[in-house]
Amino acid sequence: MAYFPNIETIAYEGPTSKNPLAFKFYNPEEKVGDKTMEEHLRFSVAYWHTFVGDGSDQFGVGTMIRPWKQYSEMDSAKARVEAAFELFEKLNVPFFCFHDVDIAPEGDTLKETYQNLDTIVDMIEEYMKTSKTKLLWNTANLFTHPRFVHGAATSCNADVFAYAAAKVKKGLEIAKRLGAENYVFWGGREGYETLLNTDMKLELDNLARFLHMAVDYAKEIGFDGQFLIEPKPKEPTKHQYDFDVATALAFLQTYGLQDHFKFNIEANHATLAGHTFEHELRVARIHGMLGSVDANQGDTLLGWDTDEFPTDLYSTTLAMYEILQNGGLGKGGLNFDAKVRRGSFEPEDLFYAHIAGMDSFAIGLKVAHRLIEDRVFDAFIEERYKSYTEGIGREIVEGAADFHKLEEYALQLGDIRNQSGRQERLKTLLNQYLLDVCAAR
Ligand code: XUL
Ligand code: CO
Repeated sequence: MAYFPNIETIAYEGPTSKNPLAFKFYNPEEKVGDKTMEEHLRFSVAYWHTFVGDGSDQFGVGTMIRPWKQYSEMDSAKARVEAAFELFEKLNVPFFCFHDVDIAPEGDTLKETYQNLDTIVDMIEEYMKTSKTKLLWNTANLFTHPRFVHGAATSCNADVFAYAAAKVKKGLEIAKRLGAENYVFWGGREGYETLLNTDMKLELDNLARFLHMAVDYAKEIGFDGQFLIEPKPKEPTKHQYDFDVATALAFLQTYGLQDHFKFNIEANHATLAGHTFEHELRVARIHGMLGSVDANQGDTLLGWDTDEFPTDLYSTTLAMYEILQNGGLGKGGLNFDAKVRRGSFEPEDLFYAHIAGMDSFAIGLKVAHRLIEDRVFDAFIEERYKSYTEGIGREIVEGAADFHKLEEYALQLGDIRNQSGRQERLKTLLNQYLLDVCAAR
C-alpha cells in the first residue's frame, strides 16, 4: 500500500523550477568542495515528529490526517514503518532517528515492551536490507511515562533509575543491531523544579554513574557508535542539568566522561538557552565535541521549543559555516527534529516541510563554503588578532610573558590604539554572499 500516493520521488529541478514538490537547491550528487551535498548534509528524518506527532497542543486535540491512524496500536506501528520507508525513499534521505516509544507501543510490562520493540525492529531491519536509509541514531524516551515524573537517571527513586537503565540497555542493543551511527542522550526530565526537595549533588553523581554504565555496556556488546549528549536548558523541567554545551561539557569533564561523548546540538535548544545556534556549535567545535545536529528553528516571539522546520537562511548558513570549519559532522548528521505546524495537517505537508529544510541547508552549505573559500571572515579575524603574532602578543601566546614583564611593557606604552570591529560591514558581506548564491539561477 502507498501511504503517500500523490507524491512521486522528489527530484532536484534547480532554482528556477516552479514545482513545489522538487528540490531547488538540494542536489544530492552536486559537489561542494570535495564532497557531495549528500555527504556534507547527511539529512535525517525524525520519526517522532513525522510519524507520531498528531498536532495536539495544550488547547486542542490532534489535527493531523495520517493514513496509519486508522489501525490499532501494533498495526499502526507496523503501518508507520511502511510509511516511513516510503517517505525516506521519496525524499531520498540517507538517515532517520527514533525514540523507542516512537516505533513500538509500550506494553503493560517491560517484557511486553521489549517484545513489541523486537517485532518492529525485525521489520525495520528487513526494510533496511534493501533501503539506502540508515539509522543516524536512536534513543530511549525517559520522559513521557508517569514513572519518570521525577526524572530517570536523576530520579529520587532508585527503581526508576533501574528501569531507565534497562530501557537504555535495550536501546543500545537495538542500535548495534540496526547499525546506528550514534546513540543520543537527551535529559528529558533530568533536572529539577525546586531545590527545596532536591539533592542536586546525588542527582548529578547518579547521572554520571548512569552514563558510565552506558559506556561500559556499549563496549561490552561491541557497539561502536558515537555517544551524544543533547543539551537543553528547560522544558519540560524548569532547570535541566544539560543546560547548554558549556554546562554539559563541564559535567562531562568533572566525571571523566569527555572522551566518550560529543554533542548533538539543537538550534531551538540553543535559543532557549539564550544563545544563537552558531554559538553552541562554536563552543562544541572548539572543544572537539561537535557530533551531530538537530536541525530546526524556534520563533523569536514564542519562548518555547516550537521545533519548526529550518528556513532561516542566516541560521543555516552560519550553522554550515561551523560544520564546515569542523571538517564536517563525522558520524553525525542534520536531523530534522522539526514538526509541521498544527494547521499543516495534510500528509503532503510533511514533504513540503522536509523540502524547505533540505533546500535551506543546501543554500547554507553553498554560502558557507564560499565564505570559507574566499576567507571572508578568516582574513578579517586574522588581521584583527595580528597583535598576538608579533612582539608582546607573541610572547603572551608562547608563554614567555609574566606579570612583571607585562607591567614593564605597559609602563612604557603611550596611547593604546584599537581598531573598528566592522560588524555592519561584515554583515553586508554575508548578505552579499547569500544573495549571490540565491541569484545564481
Ligand atoms: C526534545 C528533543 C528530543 C531529543 C531526543 O526537545 O529535542 O526530541 O532530540 O530525545
Ligand atoms: Co532534539
